[in-house]
Amino acid sequence: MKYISAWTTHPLRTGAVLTLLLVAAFATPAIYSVAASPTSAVDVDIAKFAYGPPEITVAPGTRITWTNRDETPHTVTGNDKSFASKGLDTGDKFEHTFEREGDFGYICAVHPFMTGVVHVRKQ
Ligand SMILES: [Cu+2]
Repeated sequence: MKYISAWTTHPLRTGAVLTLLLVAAFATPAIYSVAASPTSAVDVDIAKFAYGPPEITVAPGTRITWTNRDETPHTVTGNDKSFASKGLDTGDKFEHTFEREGDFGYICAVHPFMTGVVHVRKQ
């Protein structure tokens, strides 16, 4: 352990270790959306009148959490009415777990030009 700690605390190497940690932190969300193994939780942001990402593919049983980052209220309203949020103010969240396979389109009821889709597929 002494050997490892001397390696990681060397000033130059500390920078390298921090860089690796940062890369891992930023890479994680991308991995979530394309994971080959079942995922349990995915986040979608609502910002600048758009869902980010607007299209997402997840495994059955995945919980998606939408968070409104805009100053304007938005909703997450399933086209088939199988899920629907209330009006979400800034910072409000809405969660829904997708249990069965299918393609679940949704819109913002306040701004119907805002659209998104969740593809639920066994992976
Ligand atoms: Cu909206």
